[in-house]
Amino acid sequence: MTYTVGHYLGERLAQIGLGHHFAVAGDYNLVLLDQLLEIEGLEQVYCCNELNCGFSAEGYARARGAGAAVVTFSVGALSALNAIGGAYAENLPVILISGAPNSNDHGSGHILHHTIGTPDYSYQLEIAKRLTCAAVSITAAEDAPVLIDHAIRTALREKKPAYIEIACNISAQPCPRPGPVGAILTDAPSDAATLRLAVDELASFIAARKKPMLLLGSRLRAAGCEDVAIRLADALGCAVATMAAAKSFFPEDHAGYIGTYWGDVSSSKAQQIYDWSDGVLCLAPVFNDYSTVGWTAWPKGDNVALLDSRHIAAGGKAFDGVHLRDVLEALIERLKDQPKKDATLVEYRRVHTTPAQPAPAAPDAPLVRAEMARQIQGLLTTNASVIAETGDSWFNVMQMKLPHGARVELEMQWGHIGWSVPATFGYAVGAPERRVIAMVGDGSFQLTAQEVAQMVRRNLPVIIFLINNRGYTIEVQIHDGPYNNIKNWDYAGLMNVFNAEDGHGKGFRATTGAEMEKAIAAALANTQGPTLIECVIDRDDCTSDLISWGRRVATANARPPVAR
Ligand code: DPX
Ligand code: MG
Repeated sequence: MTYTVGHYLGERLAQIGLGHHFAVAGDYNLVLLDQLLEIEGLEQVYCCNELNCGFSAEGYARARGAGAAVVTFSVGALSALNAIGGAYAENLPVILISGAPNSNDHGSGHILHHTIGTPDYSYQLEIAKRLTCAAVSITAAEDAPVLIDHAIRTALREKKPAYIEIACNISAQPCPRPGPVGAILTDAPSDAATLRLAVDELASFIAARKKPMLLLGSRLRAAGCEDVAIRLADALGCAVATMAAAKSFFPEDHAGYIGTYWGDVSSSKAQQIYDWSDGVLCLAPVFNDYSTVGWTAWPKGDNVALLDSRHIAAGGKAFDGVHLRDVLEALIERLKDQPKKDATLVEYRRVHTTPAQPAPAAPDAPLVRAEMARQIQGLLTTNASVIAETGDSWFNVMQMKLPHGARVELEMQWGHIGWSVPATFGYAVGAPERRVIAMVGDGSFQLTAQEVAQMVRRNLPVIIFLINNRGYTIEVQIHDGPYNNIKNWDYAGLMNVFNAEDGHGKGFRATTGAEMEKAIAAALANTQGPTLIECVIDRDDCTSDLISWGRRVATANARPPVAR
């Protein structure tokens, strides 16, 4: 059998640990898809459209460290690029692979279908360059190994998406076989001298403070530092808070964990401890308008040290080219024989009171948000992963208590409503051993609903809580108008449509606590397909955190232009 460009690409994807790639067929990628089908251990998984295909690969990357989506030129790729922007924002190495015009057509003056009707096809590559860390176009088989390796290596190092387009007549051309995967997995080491100075600076930052604490941000996973952050917390003995987008990136049953720090909408007493602390070590944070609650809670100044994946800023000094993992390992070593700096944790224990567990609602009372959240909390086992959509689902999940091992996935930087449905699909394909639970609002669901059909197709026992509050409630709280009302659907009824003649999906509508409980029991019994539980609640029944946060974000949005 001839070894081809497509084989090379597929083998590299398998080598970096992918067991699947997501695809939508089109004439520019059909031959490539044939080649990929021939790679052992790399399964092809189909999506309903390319936006969903990109988000499925993004969800898969959350479960497996990386993902890949294969689409056709322009009509497919331009939709997928939205999800690629999301992968960039969320620090996930998703490889977008697009079929492209025949190599003989490039520069020929020919006008081709699926293009904008001009003979220059470079626009897609140009757009991709802005949304990825590496974008390559393969129009000759000889160039394929170096270009493919460059794109994949850069994506894995940077934890950002990459783009590879392959001319449709090149994917089945002969190609050499790839060497060992180490060539694309190894990274440049930290600079030793900078590392020593950075750790010196951090050690003196800590030594000069009586009440330090740790604040963990959403880039912690991309930096590969979740485990070492636990050891740093142990070495310091101080209070540890997570930022909202980093929910579940630190074990919530850890003795030092004090909850979410999110300005005014923090977990109980976390803001008080943050304000009281005299030195906050921020690990891999992202400070944007959402995470700083409309710029009202933005950690900065002399008492803040910023530790990013390759950059440290503390004590008025900046250090580049050091891996966060190396910095933290060395810092832990320095702190080893020193007394614990546990003042923030001692103070937290002094002021903290354990909130009463919410009592179950009367079984036949109309379903309310609090009862819905209480029941979902009950499903959070150590192997649960909750994919929570933009909307009040963020605030609902933030209040949940996670047992050891439970994970939460959020898309707080990109915030594309509808992300959660395909991301849940991709995540469930990547992590079949986990109990995958989606929480998605009615408005969000309408963007990407059809991907539930792929969960049916692959018999994935995902549980989807669809929160039907008849509209864009988060937008209602920020700025209301008729545009926040949406057409109602028979969401539970959709499952019959998706099942058609061979599916095992189930759909339920819950208007009371008792109905929701019954639906959950049926969902847990359904091992052959997804279960969608439509939770019907009032339009204004949302968390108070959403209201407080929404007001602050709206104020930031409404700042008048500065006079010139
Ligand atoms: C919009 C948002 O129903 O959730 O809990 O009712 O708010 P809630 P829903 O899913 O509604 C979501 C809605 C319309 N955001 O409240 S958050 C603007 C928006 C976005 N992404 C895209 N388009 C519009 N975030 C792709
Ligand atoms: Mg809604």
